[in-house]
Amino acid sequence: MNSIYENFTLSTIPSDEKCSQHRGNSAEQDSEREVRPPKWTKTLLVVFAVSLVFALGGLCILGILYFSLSVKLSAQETKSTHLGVSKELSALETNSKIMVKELTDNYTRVRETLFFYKAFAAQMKDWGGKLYYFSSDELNWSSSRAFCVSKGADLVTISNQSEQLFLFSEVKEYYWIGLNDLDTEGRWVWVNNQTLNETGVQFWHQRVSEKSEPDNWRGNNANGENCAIVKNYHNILNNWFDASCSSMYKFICEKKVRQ
Ligand SMILES: [Ca+2]
Ligand SMILES: [Ca+2]
Repeated sequence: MNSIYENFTLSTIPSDEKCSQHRGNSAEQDSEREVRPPKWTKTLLVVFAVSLVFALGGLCILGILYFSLSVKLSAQETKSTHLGVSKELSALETNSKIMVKELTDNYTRVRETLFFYKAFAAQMKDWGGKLYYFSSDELNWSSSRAFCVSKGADLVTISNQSEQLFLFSEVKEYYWIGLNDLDTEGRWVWVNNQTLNETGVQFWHQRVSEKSEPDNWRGNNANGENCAIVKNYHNILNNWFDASCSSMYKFICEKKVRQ
């Protein structure tokens, strides 16, 4: 019986319905085909996803490298700037020290000069950028020098013929000058440590029939004569004498006003 009904059912269904049913089934199958993505699409998506991950990772790494490089460059710039500033500060400090020393030296010189002026205004001569004090008291050579030094000066150094002529015009008696051979007999040195060869001039008294100066005469002192004096002698370029350093004479102090 069932087979009869089944046959009947099949036979009662119009052929168009059969076709439409057949088309309906086919459409469902097509719909299933459209809903399900093909296998290669999944693969493509996976590849795309992996690529995206790698790309993001690469971007992160590039970002980190860029940040690291920026920090490094910034540190180098800061270090470079710091070195530049340090050098400038060091140069400024050096210049400041030089300026302070120059100012201090100038102040000391002005102060000593003023002191010298006040002390010896009545007995002082100004010549060639120097001040000369002609003492009225008599002292031995060492005490004479100590007096000059205590006033910011020293015994006179005659370093050229013009200075010799100026002094000759001023001296009326015997005066100590800053020349001696105390350290080595016969090696005459000025108080500023210049030798006669270095100044290039010397005006020792010359004798025709007797020994010329310096003669290191020992008549008054067994140690001889180791300090020099200038005399108001008839020959203005021939008037230096060596004498016993313990003898008492007037003296000439010299003070540089300009450097
Ligand atoms: Ca001598
Ligand atoms: Ca002599």
